[in-house]
Amino acid sequence: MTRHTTTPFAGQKPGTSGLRKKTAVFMQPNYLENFVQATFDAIGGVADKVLVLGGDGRYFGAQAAGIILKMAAANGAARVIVGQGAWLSTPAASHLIRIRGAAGGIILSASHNPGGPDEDFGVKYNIGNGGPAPETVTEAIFAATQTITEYRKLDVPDPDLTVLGETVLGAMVVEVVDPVAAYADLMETLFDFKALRGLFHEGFRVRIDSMNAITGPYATEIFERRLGAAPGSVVHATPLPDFGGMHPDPNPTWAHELMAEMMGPDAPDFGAASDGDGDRNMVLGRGVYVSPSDSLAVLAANAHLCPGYAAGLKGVARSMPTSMAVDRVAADLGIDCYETPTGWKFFGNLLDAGRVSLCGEESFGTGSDHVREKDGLWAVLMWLNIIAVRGQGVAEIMADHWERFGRTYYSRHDYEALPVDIAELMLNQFRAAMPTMPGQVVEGLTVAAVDEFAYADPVDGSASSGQGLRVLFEDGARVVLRLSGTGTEGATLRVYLERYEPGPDGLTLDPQAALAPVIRATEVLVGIEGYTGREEPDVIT
Ligand code: VG1
Ligand code: CO
Repeated sequence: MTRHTTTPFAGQKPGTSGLRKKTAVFMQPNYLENFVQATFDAIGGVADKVLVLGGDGRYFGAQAAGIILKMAAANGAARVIVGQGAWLSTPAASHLIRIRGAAGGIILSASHNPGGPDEDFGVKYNIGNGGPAPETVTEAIFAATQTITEYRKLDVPDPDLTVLGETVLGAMVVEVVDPVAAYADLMETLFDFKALRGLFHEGFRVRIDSMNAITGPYATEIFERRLGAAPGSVVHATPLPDFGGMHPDPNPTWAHELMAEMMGPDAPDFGAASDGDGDRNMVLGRGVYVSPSDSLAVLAANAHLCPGYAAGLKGVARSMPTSMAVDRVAADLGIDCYETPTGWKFFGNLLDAGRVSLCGEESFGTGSDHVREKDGLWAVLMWLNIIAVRGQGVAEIMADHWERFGRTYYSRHDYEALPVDIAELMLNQFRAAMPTMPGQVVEGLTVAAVDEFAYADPVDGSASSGQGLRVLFEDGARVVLRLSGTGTEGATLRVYLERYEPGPDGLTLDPQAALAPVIRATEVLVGIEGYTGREEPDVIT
């Protein structure tokens, strides 16, 4: 029997990046099946289609892949291309969808959220351009989850995903591919691997922390095998189902081992960390932390030094809460800079239309038109290519960048696992008070404007509202407030803070000190401590 009766589950609404829940929620009978069948139904079925499937190696991923393959076969799919062991990084999955002309793909990951039986799991559908499904599609998927009555799944043993090559499952071909090869080949077309080999040959030292997640095999192949970095340059290089207990979120808090190494006496020349599914990156120099917003600006300003971008950039895009550092680079280059809501799905149309070549988010995500996802190792290679051409280290490149463009001090403060009703009450009260704020002087800063960000996609006109509350101050400082759409426990408040310093003085302050007046003004305007009882954020990036 391939038809199975089911009833809807509440709350199968994809967030910023797919559906994320506690693993145990996903492992309930029919839960994954319902969401996958709803996805298939929402995209007009998968009959005769080619799909890509893979994930970040977390607990339940291989088992989920077996279920999805049997469902794809029962739904009439022609072929599913799946990474060996059900492994694919998010950017590698995006690339495979594109080069194989697949109708779409399913990525099994909760990205930067921890993994394991007591942690998080996730499922995300990507469309034929290789990018995350846009809101029209995720809304159709959610609608389908609410009315589902049956799903289709073959009652056969799970296919073997450990052996490369083709097998059949019912009438469908299961093609198990090397998860790394095509992606590594793509990187060779974008960057000067000869120059990078030269850099490592001269003794350049890196530490790439894969956080026991999916980038391990990719980073080992690219940096140690193809580029000749010293063996052991990639650490935590084996993907583990629970990430060895690590929280694979590449920021100073969670990648603290790497931070300590890079700030220590024997720091290598360059350090980087990746997240669970490989689309995020944190970049560090010896004794230097690069804020993601600055990283985007530096990559934009120097992209022409890399072979894949030698012709220059068509335009750039950043998510709204990302700092305006890249806007100044775009103005200097005379190219357009777009401002989108949070989440990579909003970049897809701009990339497809050829309006932008480079995109980024403050949450350690940078990427380009080579795929339709953000791409952590791509960003690392781009940094290294720039370092090789300029013959300068990270600290010198940053100092030079700030001298030229001024410095946008930036920080994000996260308050995690807040009671949902309290977080909503706080933001509703703030929203209600917004009209009274312009003109107020708070902690020495004058409020110039307050609004709630809405976006009209310039390519297809689709509208997205309620994308973040923002306060602009007269000196150009800014604060943005929004609730996370990727968490699985309560509400996470994100407070994004920035202030511009044109220089030449004041370019080397500690960001928290530079932002102190903005932080104080935010507390006065929002009252975070009063509502939540929290004296300080859980995570500062
Ligand atoms: C977060 C980040 C956002 C990112 C998203 C997915 O979303 O803020 O910039 O695109 O995660 O990244 P939210 O809604 O929690 O703020 V990933 O690497 O988790 O796919
Ligand atoms: Co990710």
